[in-house]
Amino acid sequence: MKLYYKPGACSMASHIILNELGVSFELDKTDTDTNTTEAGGDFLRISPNGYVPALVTNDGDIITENPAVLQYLADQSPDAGLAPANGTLARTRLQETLNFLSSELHTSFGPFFSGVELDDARRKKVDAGVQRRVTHVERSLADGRDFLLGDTFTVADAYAYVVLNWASFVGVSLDAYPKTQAYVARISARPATIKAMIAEGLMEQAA
Ligand SMILES: N[C@@H](CCC(=O)N[C@@H](CS)C(=O)NCC(=O)O)C(=O)O
Repeated sequence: MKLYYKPGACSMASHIILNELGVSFELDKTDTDTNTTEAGGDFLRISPNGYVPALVTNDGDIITENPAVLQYLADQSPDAGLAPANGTLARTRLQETLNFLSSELHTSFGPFFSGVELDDARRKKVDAGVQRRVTHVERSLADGRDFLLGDTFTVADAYAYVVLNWASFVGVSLDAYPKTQAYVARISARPATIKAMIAEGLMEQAA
């Protein structure tokens, strides 16, 4: 398999999951401004929408959109337990969560990465929009569970981790969300996460 990624972008969720699964894969770093890849490819021929992640399967099929890529990866190794079985209510809960992450939490950060300077009023509004979605994450963790769907790490946690990590990058405080902060710390300590962070150049290899 081959994952087209951008350092620290949402594609890192799939990168973490590939590491969790321990399968062999290649990475190709993508520049979504020029639509070129490190290996010399024309990214628009891979993903006409021009955004990561894009996953090329072992059969040469191309899958895009985080919820689809993440569920495809989990379904390749069902024994790893990174997604509940298809057709169960638990799987519907995973899909509900992935849709929330994609269309609500992820999207709420969009204006910070639009390349357009935010004035104070706009910034306040965007910040409040992010906080509203993080409140939902905090509520989901309120019963003391370790992960979004319960006591088991799933693909949704990799995605939530990557997006929540953007908060400190763009200067949105998570201080009001202690369970969410502890959740982010828990996922950041997983070997698969550390490996992805190092491979994407976001963390130094420990000496
Ligand atoms: N709907 C897409 C959104 C993916 C997305 O927003 N990717 C961002 C990185 S997090 C990207 O590649 N942006 C570059 C661009 O839009 O030019 C998905 O869920 O996969």
